[in-house]
Amino acid sequence: MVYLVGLLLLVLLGVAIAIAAKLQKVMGSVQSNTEADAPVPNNKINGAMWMFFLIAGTVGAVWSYLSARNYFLPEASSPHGRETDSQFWLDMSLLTIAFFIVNFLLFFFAWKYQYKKGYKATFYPENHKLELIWTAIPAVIMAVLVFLGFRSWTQIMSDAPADAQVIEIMGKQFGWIVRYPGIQDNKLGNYNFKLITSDNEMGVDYSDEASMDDFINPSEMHVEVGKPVSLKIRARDVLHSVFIPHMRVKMDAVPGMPTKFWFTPDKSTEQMRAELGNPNFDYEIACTEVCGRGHFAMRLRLIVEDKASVDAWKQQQKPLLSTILEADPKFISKIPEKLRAKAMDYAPYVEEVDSTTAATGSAAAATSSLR
Ligand SMILES: [Cu+2]
Repeated sequence: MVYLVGLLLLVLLGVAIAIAAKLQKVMGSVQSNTEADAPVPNNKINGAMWMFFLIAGTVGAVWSYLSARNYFLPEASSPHGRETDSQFWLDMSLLTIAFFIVNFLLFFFAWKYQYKKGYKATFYPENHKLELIWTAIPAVIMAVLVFLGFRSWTQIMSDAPADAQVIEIMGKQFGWIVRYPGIQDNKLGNYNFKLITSDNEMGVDYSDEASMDDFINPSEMHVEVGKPVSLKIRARDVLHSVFIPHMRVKMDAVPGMPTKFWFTPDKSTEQMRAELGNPNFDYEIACTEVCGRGHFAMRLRLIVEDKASVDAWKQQQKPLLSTILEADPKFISKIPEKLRAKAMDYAPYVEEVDSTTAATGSAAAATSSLR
């Protein structure tokens, strides 16, 4: 390996010497030549090539833009989505105009002012007025764009309105789990990653009364149309990223660092289906952080519907606590004594477990006989 590096160094040294020698030669010819004998082979062709590339490049740029139209983001279904879109297109329009002006001048001048016998370059060292104009105009435009962007950013990143529907979403290899505050208290309970088990995938903390009625759903998220949604985002193992293209929601899910994003879906799934003429349309939540082999499968349906439908759907959902207690009646012993009676309301099948004996070892024997 050392020899290889040494050999490489020698080769590179040789190349450097060769380049230096060539430079020397070029410098010598530049200094000695007068205009009369300056070599100008293919000058006209080179000049014409600039114009050719200008036209071909313009056609290519316009074509690539038009042909990629189908891959642009779909029409936004949230107010902040429409706002960021309009700002994106404002920025894009200004950039496109500047791009075409600058590139046109770059290529056109190279052709227009190509070497011709007898031409003499003008020495034009400074023009304060011109410099002021080309500095001030872009600076003002940039300042306005930054101000508009900053205003939208602070609005989008502000705290969710108090009446928002709070929903927790957790990424895991490979899927999303969605937790709802339940229908009793409409409050999400605490969680602790240390409590994660195969039954309690989100580590819901049942020493918090608000957790009791929480339910989870690993296949779809239902939200009310026109009402802000406050997403609380978590990851269980590696980095994931919540992406709801139609809502212009994109936020990383980071293990150990909860994130959040709020948005207002203002077009229901039904409305979108009618608008697009596609009865199978569904909003999609995807993962945009390559998180492992099953990353492609991290899809979740988002259903935006009216309040009555969301409420009806919630009524049908089974609290997570019921599922856990059904699978493992002994779990009741892990719930603080003062909450056990309440927890039993969620476990109709384990009603024989006495909440006073549950804390002792006999509870294990009593409940295991029920299984
Ligand atoms: Cu992923």
